[in-house]
Amino acid sequence: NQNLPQGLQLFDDRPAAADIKSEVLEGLAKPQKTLPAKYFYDERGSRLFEAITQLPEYYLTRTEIGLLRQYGQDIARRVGQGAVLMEYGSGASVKIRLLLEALRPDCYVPMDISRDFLIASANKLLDDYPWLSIYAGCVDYSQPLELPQTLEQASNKLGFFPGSSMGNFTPAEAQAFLRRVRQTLGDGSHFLLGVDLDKDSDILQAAYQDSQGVTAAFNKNILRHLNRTLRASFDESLFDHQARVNKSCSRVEMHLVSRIDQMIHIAGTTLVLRRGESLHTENSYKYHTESLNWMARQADFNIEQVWQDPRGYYALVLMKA
Ligand code: AVI
Repeated sequence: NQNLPQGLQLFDDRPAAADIKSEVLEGLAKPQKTLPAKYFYDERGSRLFEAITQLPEYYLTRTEIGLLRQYGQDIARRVGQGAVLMEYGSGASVKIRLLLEALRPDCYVPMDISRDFLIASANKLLDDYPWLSIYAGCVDYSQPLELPQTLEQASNKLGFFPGSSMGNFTPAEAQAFLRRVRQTLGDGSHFLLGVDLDKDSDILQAAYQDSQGVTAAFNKNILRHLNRTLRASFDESLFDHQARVNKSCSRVEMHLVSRIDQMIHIAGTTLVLRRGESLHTENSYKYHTESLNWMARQADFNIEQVWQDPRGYYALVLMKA
């Protein structure tokens, strides 16, 4: 905890560095070739994602912020005083500010894999909320967590996982994640989850294949990232971005479709792609109230309240442990 400003403490679970080479090669060896979606997010990718959240077609972020504005006080009333607010994922956004203002928690625990990002965003929050105490966790929240004792013992925790981020997990991963969250939070705590709801295919299609091509640039950015980190030879102009609504799986898939027959060098091997063949880069699952109910129960949560926008596009789900 060297050189941290007053009000900020840090715990570091020392998340293991990913073995990017084997992860990528494993996905490329499958009949439907895949790339791990987490490699969208280098610096440029994170900026492009920010731009996506502002797009007219990408209703998710805007709708969630609207729900937090509208129901923040209601959430705070249900959770009560003296809460420890634990956010799974980054915490620099307007969303956490809305929740901090409504809830005024005893402690805010942002959890993220990037230590530098955690410290930078915690510093900004402390500037704006001098009353706040932050205990930041450098962790990979897709893995089991080890909390410091003071946090572990806190009886009134509120877990927060916004942004439809759970939608990028497979159903099995989502289920396992919920179980771990339940264990971390302990009896009597709450969990606030932001999920995108299943809806008309055209709306989903447009949200993931926008008219300005920002999502296309975001999708293709994974190729640039791999060119840099794995000395790959992808030429992004030889790929088309495609969003596919897969109704039977309740998900939107993102693909990069090869425009020609081509050979790519990557991490010392050669990859052959046929014209029209795709690299499947991301799944974004869309939920139904029934599936949410079922998943919550499997993880030993009870759904206390579901808030939706008037169009029924998006939901904030408050679960009680
Ligand atoms: C981060 N995640 C919730 C976004 C989503 O909607 O699945 C990522 C994204 N992919 C394309 N557009 C946005």
